[in-house]
Amino acid sequence: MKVGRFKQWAAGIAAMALPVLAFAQAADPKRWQLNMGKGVTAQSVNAYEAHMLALWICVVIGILVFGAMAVAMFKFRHSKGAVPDKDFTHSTRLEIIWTVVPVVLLVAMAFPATSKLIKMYDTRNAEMTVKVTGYQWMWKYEYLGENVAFTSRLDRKSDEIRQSKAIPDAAQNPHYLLDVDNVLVLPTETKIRFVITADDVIHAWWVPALGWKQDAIPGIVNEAWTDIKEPGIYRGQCAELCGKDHGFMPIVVKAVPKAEYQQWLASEKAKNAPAPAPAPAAPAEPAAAPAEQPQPEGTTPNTEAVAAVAVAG
Ligand SMILES: [Cu+2]
Repeated sequence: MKVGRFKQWAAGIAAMALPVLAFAQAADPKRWQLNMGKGVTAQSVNAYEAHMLALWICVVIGILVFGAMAVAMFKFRHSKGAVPDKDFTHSTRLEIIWTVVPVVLLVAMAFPATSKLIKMYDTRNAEMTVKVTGYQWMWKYEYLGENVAFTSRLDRKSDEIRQSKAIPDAAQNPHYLLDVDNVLVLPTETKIRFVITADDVIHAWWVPALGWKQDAIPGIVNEAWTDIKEPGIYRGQCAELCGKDHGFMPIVVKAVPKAEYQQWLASEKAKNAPAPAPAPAAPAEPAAAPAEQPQPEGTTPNTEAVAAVAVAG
């Protein structure tokens, strides 16, 4: 019995300690992950650091408050002969302390958080821009100025499993509902600006490893930026309930080194380039020009202009 009670306590304490022990994890969220991920961009690391600062401040406050309660309850209990102080009204010194300390803590957290937030919204000096448009239920990506654009929707495999109503096997399909047909290829070590909008209802573009999510709203263009440090595949999802297939419009970002990105971009451009014009045929014999007809005075002899209008029409 006593061993059982001890095990219960140990399990309880371990469960409480887990959020503190769970340090930054891999780029993409994992099953049963408790702490937020550190991500792969400067912004995501900023967000992680602001979060950890707040978390540790909360941990210290929690230990102090619950520790004081525990001391009060165990040391000054009735069975030990403690007598309540019925004349106690207030202590000016204590009131000053518990007003000033939280204010100092809030300011200490607000300063780094605000400066990081301002950086997050500074999309200046971006080296390239990708326009993201949300649709029910897929994403469209346009590499502005590059003549490269495509849509990205749930991959066929996930869709088949979904339609079959079979229970998906996580081991066999680790990226069930998190794969797409066309991934968004981006260069690493590049400041990339996103302009994000939607064509029907509100969606939200969210890749946790990049450290932010941004609403995609019809008629409004929102901005965001990223600078991915590590090559890799980062997955995300629509983060705004947008209709019946909201859960089936994942996002896959493939970050590759700059040179590889340039190769990919060139191959995409080649796909989109208009078919080369056929080789010019041998010039045909010019038709015999009709004999000049004398034009009556005042009429328009400009047959070229008439022909041009006819072609244009
Ligand atoms: Cu959506």
